[in-house]
Amino acid sequence: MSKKLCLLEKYKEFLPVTPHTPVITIGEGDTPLVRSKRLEHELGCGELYFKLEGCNPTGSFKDRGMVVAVAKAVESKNSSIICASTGNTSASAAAYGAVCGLTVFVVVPKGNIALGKLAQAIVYGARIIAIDDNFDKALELVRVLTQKHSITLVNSLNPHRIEGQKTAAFEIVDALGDAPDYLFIPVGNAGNITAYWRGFVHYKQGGRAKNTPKMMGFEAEGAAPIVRGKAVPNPQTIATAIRIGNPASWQKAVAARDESGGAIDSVSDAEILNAYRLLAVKEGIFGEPASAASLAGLIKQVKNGASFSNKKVVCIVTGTGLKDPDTALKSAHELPAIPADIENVEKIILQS
Ligand code: AN7
Repeated sequence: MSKKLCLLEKYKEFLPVTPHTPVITIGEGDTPLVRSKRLEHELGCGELYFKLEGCNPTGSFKDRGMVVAVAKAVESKNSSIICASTGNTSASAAAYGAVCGLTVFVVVPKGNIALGKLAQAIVYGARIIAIDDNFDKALELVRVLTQKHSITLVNSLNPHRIEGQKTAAFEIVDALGDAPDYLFIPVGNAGNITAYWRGFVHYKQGGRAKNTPKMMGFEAEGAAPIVRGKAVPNPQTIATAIRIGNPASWQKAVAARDESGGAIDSVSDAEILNAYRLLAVKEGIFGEPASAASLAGLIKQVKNGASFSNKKVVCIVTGTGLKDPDTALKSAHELPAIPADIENVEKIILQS
């Protein structure tokens, strides 16, 4: 039986991998692309798919880029890494740093990181630095610190992160036989939309795809600098993962939008929460709030009159909903316990 190749092996011709790059893996990539069961019909799409990036080992797409960035840091004999994060990058850096025995520093905005993500950084053994400010300030700090000290920056300013993340585009083409017509994706620091676009372009250049998709990026309305055309000093959204006011890959995201003939728009917190709920109750997919921005964007487009009939559409579900139990439970009613007998339980079943 042939051994299943890990991400660094499978796509090495497209990655900055040399004979000296350590082949590390904790099972990243190769995530499911599932066909919609109900929303495809309700939204009038020709074909609708969800790419489940929450199935990565730390529960988000960040693992694809982190495995490359950390492997390259080890190859360069660096022993410590640092990132600013709204949560998922820190969880991923902490995990890959741990498996390589590195010292990991994560700088996070205090009070604005989902509980599960903080739990991950703690358990993986990262040094957590919580600041009394937002992600943009955290990123500014780590940029300066990594110029002063020999610590590797593993935010998506590190080009190896983008290189690794583009493998998700390869997987979509490998699964569908060509690029889809449209790719819907949440936008925060704008690294992922940049990475997907690069992946689709590289696959086309390499003869593995005939087409590239229109890139449809969605920011949260209260954190939408690209849509507004200016930095947002105090970004606000329930989707804390994309609570970012001055994205590092701003210009690259604009280029991806324009070169692909796509769009970057925003969705409100209410639209995000609606899509978050629909993903779960209609499709059985529990994504975190930020990752529902892609479906929220598709719903908004359809409401505004766009038609996707005869089109292949992919929505990226960037992270798992299990990371953010607070948001999940906010909409729940208090659950009173009842006496444990057949009559009481039966009464509830018969009432439903
Ligand atoms: C679930 O972890 O920025 O546009 O520090 O966690 O590439 O930033 C997370 C971003 C979408 C946005 N969905 O991607 C971080 C961080 C989820 C995310 C995004 C993030 P980018």
